[in-house]
Amino acid sequence: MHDWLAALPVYNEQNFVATVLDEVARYANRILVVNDGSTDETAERLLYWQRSRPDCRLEVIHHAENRGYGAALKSAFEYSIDQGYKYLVTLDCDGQHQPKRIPRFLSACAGADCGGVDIVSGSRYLKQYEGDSQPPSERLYINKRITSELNEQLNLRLTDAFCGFKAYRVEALKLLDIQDDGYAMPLELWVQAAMRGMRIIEIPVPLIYLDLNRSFGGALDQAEKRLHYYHEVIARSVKAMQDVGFSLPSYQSSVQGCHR
Ligand SMILES: Nc1nc2c(ncn2[C@@H]2O[C@H](COP(=O)(O)OP(=O)(O)O)[C@@H](O)[C@H]2O)c(=O)[nH]1
Ligand SMILES: [Mg+2]
Repeated sequence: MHDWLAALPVYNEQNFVATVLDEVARYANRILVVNDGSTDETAERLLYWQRSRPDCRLEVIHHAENRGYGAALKSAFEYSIDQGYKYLVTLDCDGQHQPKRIPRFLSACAGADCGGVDIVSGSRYLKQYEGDSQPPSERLYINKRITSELNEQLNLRLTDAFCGFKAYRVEALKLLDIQDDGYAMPLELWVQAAMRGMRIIEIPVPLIYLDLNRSFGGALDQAEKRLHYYHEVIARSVKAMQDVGFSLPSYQSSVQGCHR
C-alpha cells in the first residue's frame, strides 16, 4: 500500500508540466495533477507524459473550467482522503518548488524527525540559500504583513504564510472545511488548523522566482485589493470557526522550526 501521494495544482503550465513531473517521479510513485481548467497545451502534455511513463502512476483530475488555486488544492485533499492515503505532499508546478525536497517534507510529517505533525509548511524566510531570488517587493510586503498578522491573531510563529510546498497528515485534512477557491485558501487553512490546535512545523525551502510578472489574475494584481481580500477571508474564517464553538488559541501554538 502506497501511503503517500504527491499532488500538484496546475493552471496553464505547458512550459513546466513535463519537466516538473520528470523530477517529481524520481521521488514519488503516486502523483496527482489537478488541471484547473488550463487553456494552453497543459492537458495534451499531461496525456503525453502519462503515456510515456507507464512506470509511474499519474492520476489527473481535470476541472472543466478554471476554478482557482484553492479549488485545485481542495480537489487534491478530497482525492487523498477518498483514496485512503496517510500523507499528502503538495507542490506547485511552475518551477518554484524543488521536487528533490519532497522526502524532507515527508519525513518531517511522518514523524521520523519531529515526532509526527499535522502540517509541514515550507518557508522561504527561514534560511537563506545561495542563488535565492529577490522577491517582488509588493509580494514580500504582503507576505510579511499577513504572516505577522496571522501570528498575532492565532498565536502562531510562522515565517511564511503563503508557501504552497506542504505535507499533510490526511487524517488532519479530514477536519478541514475550506471554503475559499482562490489564493487566500492557505490563510483559511491556517485559521482552521490553529483554532483546532493542529501541530504545525515549518522547514526551509529556497526562494525561487522565475517569472516576476506572473499575474494573480484581474483585480488581485493590485496590492490593496489583494490585501483586502486576504483580510476578508481571515475574518470570515475566524468567525466561521467561532460560530461552531472554537476559540482563538490563547497560548503559543506548536509551530516549531525543524531546521535542516
Ligand atoms: N495562477 C493560477 N495558478 C493556478 C490556478 N489554479 C492552479 N494553479 C497552480 O497553482 C500553483 C501556484 O500558482 P502561482 O500563480 O504560481 O502562485 P504563486 O507562486 O503563489 O504566485 C501553480 O502550479 C499554478 O499552475 C489558478 O487559477 N491560477
Ligand atoms: Mg508560483
